[in-house]
Amino acid sequence: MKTFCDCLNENAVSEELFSVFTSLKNAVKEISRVVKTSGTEKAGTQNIYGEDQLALDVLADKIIMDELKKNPLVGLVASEELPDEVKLGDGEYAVCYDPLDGSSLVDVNLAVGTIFGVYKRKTFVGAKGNEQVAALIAVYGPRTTVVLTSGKRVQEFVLGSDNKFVLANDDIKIEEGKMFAPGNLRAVSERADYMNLVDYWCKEKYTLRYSGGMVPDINQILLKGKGIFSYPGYGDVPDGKLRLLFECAPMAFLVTQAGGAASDGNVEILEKVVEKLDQRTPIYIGSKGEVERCCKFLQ
Ligand code: FDP
Repeated sequence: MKTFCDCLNENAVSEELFSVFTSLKNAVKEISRVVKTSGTEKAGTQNIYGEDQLALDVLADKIIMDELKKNPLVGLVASEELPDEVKLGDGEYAVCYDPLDGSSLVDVNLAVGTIFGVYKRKTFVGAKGNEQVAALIAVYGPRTTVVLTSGKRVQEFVLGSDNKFVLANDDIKIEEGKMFAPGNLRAVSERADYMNLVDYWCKEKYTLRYSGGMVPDINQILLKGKGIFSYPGYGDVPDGKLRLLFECAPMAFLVTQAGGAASDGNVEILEKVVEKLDQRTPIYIGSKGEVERCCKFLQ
């Protein structure tokens, strides 16, 4: 069985990027442990978006930050839980992350995840997603899995009982297929175009697979090799809720590398410039044909 390290070597990942991946992998193993063993209580604090933080959100954030601080190749980090990017040193790599995405699902024991985007930059402001040199997501469900790319291929690894990641899927590809994960369905109350799109999916007998967590929902599209995840905006929040830097760009990098697509309805997610760290964007992501359909239906 091939390990995480075997595959990075096979993909000719540079020694430096290998080291960054190792830091991410170590953090994921520790978060996996605490997700399974810690309580689900609130931390009593709010993040910059005014959302209540769980003790686990804070802990996951600290685990990642501590791990990245140990790596001199990482010069810059930005966390969805922190107000600003943090300069760590002169290392050429910049890592942005959402430490525990979907944390409203922790108390009911649904799957949650971590999202990482890796760049070579001195600030995240001005970055485009297509500058990423790597992206990685971790899913903490009944199993802990990681899906990553360094721009060569998209691979999945599973954490075994010996606390080692082994290869589970060697070359993930997204094709076409009738599966939908319609986020922010509240938008149909004001948007006839989104209503029409959802109506199309239902009438065409698409399979509904929606967990409420962006990481497991998109992980599913990657592993089933088909489908669409949508999260539009409406009314007072035209850009929706999901963050370009921390969530949408890394997901778009993974899905695009797997042969899928990601758009905000007009512009490819990977072409969007990060103007501020907490920038949000609507997103339609998954099979190419499905993303095209979303762009046609939605004005
Ligand atoms: P959560 O608020 O539980 O952290 O970005 C966060 C996210 O979850 C995504 O994982 C998920 O897809 C989305 O929000 C769900 O949004 P709604 O609150 O609109 O259902």
